[in-house]
Amino acid sequence: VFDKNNDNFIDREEFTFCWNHWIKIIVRPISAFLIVDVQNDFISGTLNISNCSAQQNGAEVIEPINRLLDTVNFDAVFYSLDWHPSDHISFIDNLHMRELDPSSPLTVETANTYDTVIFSGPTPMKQRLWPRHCVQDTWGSELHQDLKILEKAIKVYKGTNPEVDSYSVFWDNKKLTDTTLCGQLRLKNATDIYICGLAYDVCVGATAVDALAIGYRTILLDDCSRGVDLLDIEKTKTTVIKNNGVIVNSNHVKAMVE
Ligand code: VGL
Ligand code: ZN
Repeated sequence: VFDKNNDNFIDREEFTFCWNHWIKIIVRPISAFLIVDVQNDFISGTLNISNCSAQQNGAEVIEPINRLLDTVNFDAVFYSLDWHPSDHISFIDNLHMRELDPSSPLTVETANTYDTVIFSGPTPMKQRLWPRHCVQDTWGSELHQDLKILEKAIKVYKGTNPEVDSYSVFWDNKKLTDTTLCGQLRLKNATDIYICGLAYDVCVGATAVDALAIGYRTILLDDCSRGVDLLDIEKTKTTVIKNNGVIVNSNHVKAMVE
């Protein structure tokens, strides 16, 4: 039950009973809506996904997402933001700042945007190179102005460590540190997580895979997501379904939440 006196506390509504030697607990589902990286740079800025191979229009996610925010009473709403420092490891123009591993197939001279290199370190690290994007406190990292922002929502910032990229909204790519999302979902006793946004085959996909690994009932919203590469979008869908996730269009969500 939602406690009006404390925004952060939701008492778990549950029903316990015995069946043979087993104790069974039925809980009321608690829903979280996670809107991933609907930021200017991915829509019309430096990492405009319409310039990528799938040639999708990121702005198309805004209308169905706003409709969900208006019509569905989620228990919690989160907006994630890709939030990089200027010297971030994923920016191709920062490639000269760090050392590549001898096993890297590409060098500073031969690597192009969207290629993957291997940085040196105790454990050599694969990294895809992106155009400079979503730099902290710039126009490119702002949420799109047409996206509806709910008062009660929580913003989650990721990719803030210059040395490691972060596709999932739960953890960075090396799983060194978690974001505030992990704790907030636990605090709210969330059981179900509805995920959508940009980019389908990068941050949305990685977030869904982590949500499933933690054990959340995970629902990917197909019509509220746009991606970089068609083949990778298909791979994302296959992986989510293989891990017992669900992929639906947003018109089904209201009936699932209420
Ligand atoms: C993303 C590429 C680089 C995303 C973030 O939000 O999907 N993609 N950084
Ligand atoms: Zn990024």
